Amino acid sequence: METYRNRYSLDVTEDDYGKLITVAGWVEDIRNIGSIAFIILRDRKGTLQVTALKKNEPEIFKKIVAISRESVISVQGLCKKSDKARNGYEIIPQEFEVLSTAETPLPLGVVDKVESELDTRLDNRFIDLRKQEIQAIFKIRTAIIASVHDYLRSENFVEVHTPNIIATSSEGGTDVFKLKYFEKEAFLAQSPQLYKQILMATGLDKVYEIAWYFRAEEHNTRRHLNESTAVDVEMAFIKNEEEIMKILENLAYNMWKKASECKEELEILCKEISLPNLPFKRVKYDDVIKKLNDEGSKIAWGEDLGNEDERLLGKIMEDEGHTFYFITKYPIEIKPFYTMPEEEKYSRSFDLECGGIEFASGSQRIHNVELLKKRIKACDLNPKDFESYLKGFRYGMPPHGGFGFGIERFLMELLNITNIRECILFPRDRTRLTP
Ligand code: AMO
Repeated sequence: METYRNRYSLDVTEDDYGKLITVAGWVEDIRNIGSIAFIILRDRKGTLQVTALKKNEPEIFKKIVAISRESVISVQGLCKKSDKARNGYEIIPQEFEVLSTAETPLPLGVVDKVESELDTRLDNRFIDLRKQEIQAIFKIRTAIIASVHDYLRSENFVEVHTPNIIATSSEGGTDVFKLKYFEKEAFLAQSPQLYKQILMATGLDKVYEIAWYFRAEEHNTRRHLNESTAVDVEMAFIKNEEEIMKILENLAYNMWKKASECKEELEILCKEISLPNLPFKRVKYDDVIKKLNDEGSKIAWGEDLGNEDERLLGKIMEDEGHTFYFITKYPIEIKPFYTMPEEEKYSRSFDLECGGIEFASGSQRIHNVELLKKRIKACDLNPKDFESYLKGFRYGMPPHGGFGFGIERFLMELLNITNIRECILFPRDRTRLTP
């Protein structure tokens, strides 16, 4: 055989009929009915049938019936039109090579009818990912990230990559992974927050990053990961947070639209995606509290929304005809130190929610260094720990703001996936560190 593969299953056309072609992939199934053996071979695009007749090719037949499911093989053979076979053709093998033999039994089935536990699937993620419907999630993920680059670049944002090993916790909280950095103590970045803000002092007025968030949150929920990804955006010379919200809603719309164009994958997942209307509804935090209290929630002014309240609000907003909505003007006390206050007790902040799940949050930031130090102290943090960040504010820092947009949270909502672990290849949660 000159090559292991010159055709994918679904790329074979009538022009290939009667010709020798080479295909390769995983053995999804084998059937031996005595005189004939069938292999269902799976590749990246789909499946095809290999048909071996015992009397014509006894040696190949012997090898084929001995092979285990999920082994990797390459087959060269005649591509023959066949109305009975899937795709309308079959391969009659002339050469056959086993590239890798799969051990038995398999730790996880690929086409089995029985549903496996999520943990078993994640323990064997490389096999789980052989399933078309799991691959479809990640193909859609690729498409929506492509639309992030397309949209933000069309708006003149510059893509950046900021450090993940940092000296100060980026969100000010305690949920931070510590590590030894030679003689010093360091942290894994909870987000690119501090660096994307420092970049606003450089003249790169609009930046974005496809970022990793590392968060040592103890809770093990269906919507939290300890390592997740996000689209982080920061832009300078803004007058208020509304300018940022416009970018965010257009971004979310473009991502949603791009996903709706992934017809093949959506068909595999049996999902339909309808486009939301722009602009998204804006609801002030005060009104949110009132709406929730009216529906029986005990939430008090000044508290952050818990899961239950978020879910209830999702329902209320859905009834009012809004799948996507912004919650704006949060109390300053429940927002991070870098958030711009407004009047006495509010802030220029927002969260973007969809169906009861928050998938982005952002704000205008404080750009005055004295006010920033005051807020750092008010949040029980020490300005000394933020010296290199604060330095970026001392020599000319324009007004600015931005947001962080959780990619896995967005995928969950987009595809109606109940557990966030399904939306990242190799999830890290409170108990999972492998694979
Ligand atoms: P925040 O902490 O709200 O804001 O995070 C922004 C978005 O990131 C996602 N996210 C997570 N997804 C999964 N698991 C987690 N543990 C997790 N934590 C966060 C959510 C969330 O809405 N620096 C600010 C953003 C900014 O103001 O620019 C920040 O990190 O979708």
